[in-house]
Amino acid sequence: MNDNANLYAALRAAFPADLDATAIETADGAGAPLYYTWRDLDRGSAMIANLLGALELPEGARVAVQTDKSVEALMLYLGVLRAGFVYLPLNTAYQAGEIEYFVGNAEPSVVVCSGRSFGWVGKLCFKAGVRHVFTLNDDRSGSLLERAAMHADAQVPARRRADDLAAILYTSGTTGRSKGAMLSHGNLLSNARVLHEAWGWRGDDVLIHALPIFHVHGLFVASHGALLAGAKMIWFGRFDPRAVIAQLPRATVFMGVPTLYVRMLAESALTREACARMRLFVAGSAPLLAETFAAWRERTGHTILERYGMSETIMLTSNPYRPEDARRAGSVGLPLPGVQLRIRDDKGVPLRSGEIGGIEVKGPNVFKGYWRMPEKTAEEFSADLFFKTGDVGKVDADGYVTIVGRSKDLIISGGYNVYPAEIESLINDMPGVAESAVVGVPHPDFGEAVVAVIVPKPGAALDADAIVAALKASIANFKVPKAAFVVPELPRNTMGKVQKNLLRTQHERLFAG
Ligand code: MLC
Ligand code: AMP
Repeated sequence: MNDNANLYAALRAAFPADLDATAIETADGAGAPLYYTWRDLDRGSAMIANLLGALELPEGARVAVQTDKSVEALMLYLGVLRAGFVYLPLNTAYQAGEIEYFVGNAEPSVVVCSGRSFGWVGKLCFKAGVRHVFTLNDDRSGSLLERAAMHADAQVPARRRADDLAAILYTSGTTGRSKGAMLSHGNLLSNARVLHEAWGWRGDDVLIHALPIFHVHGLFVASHGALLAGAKMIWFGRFDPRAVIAQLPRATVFMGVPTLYVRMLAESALTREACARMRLFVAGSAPLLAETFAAWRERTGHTILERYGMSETIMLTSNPYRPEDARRAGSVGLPLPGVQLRIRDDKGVPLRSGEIGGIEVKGPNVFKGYWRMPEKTAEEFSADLFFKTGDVGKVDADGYVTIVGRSKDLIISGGYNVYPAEIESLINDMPGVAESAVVGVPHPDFGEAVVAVIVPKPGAALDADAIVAALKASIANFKVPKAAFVVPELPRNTMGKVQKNLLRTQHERLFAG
């Protein structure tokens, strides 16, 4: 089985010899912690893999999952890998319209949702022809585990090639509709191995895992990091700054989006003493402000290591692990080993160091393309097969990469991506709306906040609050504008294009202070 490129086989091979050691300890709420051993992870994921195997699913079947975070949800991910199917995680904030799109586009054979949402998720899934819908709750209940319990707790990982699909991650599209980034077992494993080396992972590390597990950061970077090191995780179902700080003295590694760091800095319990055992704080998914970087160093004595990546590529660059003082505020560091990174202008001309242009990348971590969107995939790759990230940046003479902006019209709020076109089209479809523009403005907690500017049709009276309320009822909460304005017209340039930069400037102090 040595030539089996199934990611689970590699993760399993990294489990410590003592399978009865604790792999994951939960740290949520008022209840006592739960302790999961490495054997528990192996057996639990085997039972789920065996259940999936018994369903006679077609080759390459997708298993779509929208559940609250739990250790069993991680076992489900591992079970899908083991069984050789394709894991498709979905943000728990998505509502019916969003889920309907993903199910229609990905055509999963299996959907797992929480018992709470089974009514509406089940209905739309069965209507779309999904054969199996299971439930999984964060208290170890639900039909998935009931059914899995009837299966054997040993399983040989399905034989997969490095190039075989392991996961599809939906990332919002510029035209409003999401695209599914197809990641292979080889993409995931090569990146996990590179990060293992780059960040000095060790078996005696203890990772505080406080991120959601439906995106690259929490699911791949954090979980794979710990699993591949045979290192223990302290597992939070949801991020709570005080509870996380209370666990820091027992931990060595923490990963978060910048909002998590900002929220922890607001707590007086965050001190040097609390961080005495920590060896690594990693930030990414959104720009880390230089002031957060400096405040963290001042308060804890630790320098945050910022890295850069995306759903299509997993991790691309990282500040150095050693020496700590080589980590630079405002830079996402150097390309990781195996990653080629270049900057080109919009005509494809390569730029010199220090010049600003589009960031393009190539490497074993770069995805296979967008699910059932060959034209879109072709558009995003250059003739020599570099992926155009849509991020704008520069590379210094010493190789450090700085992201200065985005060519894609994207807002990143608290580490979640929001594409203005999606929100604009929903607003534009509302009665009495002539047009709208959605922009991101600075926000002290979320980094950027979504703001909508709306123009009524002649004679129509619009209520901005009512529009926000209507959006709240239909889309994920993090996409809902934190402020909305009704205006007689949008600023346009001589070409008739909406000048979003003017709107951003006009509202840039909306959430200041
Ligand atoms: C929640 N809200 C948000 C939001 N999260 N609004 C904007 N942006 C967000 N990210 C809404 C809530 O629904 C609520 O609305 C209000 O804002 C306040 O919520 P909260 O209680 O403060 O939010 P909380 O539940 O604490 O969540 C905040 C958070 C969470 C920062 C912990 O957003 C989070 O876990 N973010 C991490 C995202 C992540 O993992 N990204 C990685 C992507 S991978 P209301 O109206 O209900 O009051 C990637 C690649 C890479 O990008 O490089 O890693
Ligand atoms: P996603 O599509 O959710 O995977 O988000 C990926 C995007 O997040 C990237 O294309 C960047 O725009 C952004 N991103 C990730 N890490 C960083 C970082 N450290 N600094 C700035 N932007 C980042």
